[in-house]
Amino acid sequence: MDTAADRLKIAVQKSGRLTEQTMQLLERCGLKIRKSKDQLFCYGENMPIDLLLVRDDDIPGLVGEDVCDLGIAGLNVIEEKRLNGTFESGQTPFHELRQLGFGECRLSLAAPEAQEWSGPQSLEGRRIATSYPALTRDYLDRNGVNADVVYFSGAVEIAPRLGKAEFISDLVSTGSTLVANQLVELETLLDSQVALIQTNAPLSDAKQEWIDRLLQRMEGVMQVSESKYIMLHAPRTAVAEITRILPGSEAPTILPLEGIDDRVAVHAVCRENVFWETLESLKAAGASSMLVLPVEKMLA
Ligand code: PRT
Ligand code: ZN
Repeated sequence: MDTAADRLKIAVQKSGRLTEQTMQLLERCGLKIRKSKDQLFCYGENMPIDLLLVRDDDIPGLVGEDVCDLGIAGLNVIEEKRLNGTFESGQTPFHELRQLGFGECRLSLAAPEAQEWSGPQSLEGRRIATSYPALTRDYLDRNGVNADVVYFSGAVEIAPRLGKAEFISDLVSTGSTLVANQLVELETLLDSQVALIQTNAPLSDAKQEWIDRLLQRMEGVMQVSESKYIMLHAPRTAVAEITRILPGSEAPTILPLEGIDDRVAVHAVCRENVFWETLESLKAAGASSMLVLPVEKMLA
């Protein structure tokens, strides 16, 4: 298969916070790409996969309207589009395949320090500035509160100072933007990270097979990003204790050491990062000659 119609099309952010990690993830899944002259398109050289480079807000729509088969975007953008319900069929025409573990942030309600707050009912009759009106209205509906949602396309955090709203609902990651604007975070409306979505339209078997392969590779990439291979020497009697200390390891391999009877070599894959503190605990338990190596690929 390699006619244009048979190539998987993935909508990704053209230039922004998600771009670098999205491209890195796809590269680590083995995709080699060539950019088109107009920089709107990336052609997959070694897999039948092409990337459409767009604004993140357009990604769920492009997948929903079947222009692209897959899309990679933040749940904030995906859920906003889903709740908006602007699709012709009245149903969400895409579904989430998996969350990708980067681009973490939260949509939070915030207000100036002096604003009275004793729970969602404090919003009754007030104005909330946001770039996410559908998610914000959904929160109000779920809490049975009536409030005005004022749309801001950016710089939401200055709305209270402009006298345009008493509250805001905006994305927060470190919280420093809120602090800089003397705003207090009150409640989380949505926990977000980047997710992979697929159109609900039926795809050819060949395309579906590539999606399955891509997903399996993403699984592997995500597992290894935190995983480490650790090798150490330990007293035979301390193997149980050492296995217990190793973070997220399953059945380690125990090997004899030539000419030494009371010590063995322990090799294990740890599914979590191995910090200095862990090595110090292992040493205290009798381990020596410790080596921690990155894992490049993993396939279950
Ligand atoms: O041009 P395009 O439309 O594609 O990009 P964009 O400018 O709309 O989006 P971009 O690149 O800024 O963000 C893309 C996605 O990154 C968002 O949709 C989220 O899924 C995710 N993300 C993760 C964030 C943040 N963290 C984040 N902190 N998006 C925005 N912010 C902003 C937030 O709006 C606020 O202004 O950063 C500020 C708060 O950050 P802290 O660290 O001060 O709390
Ligand atoms: Zn955007």
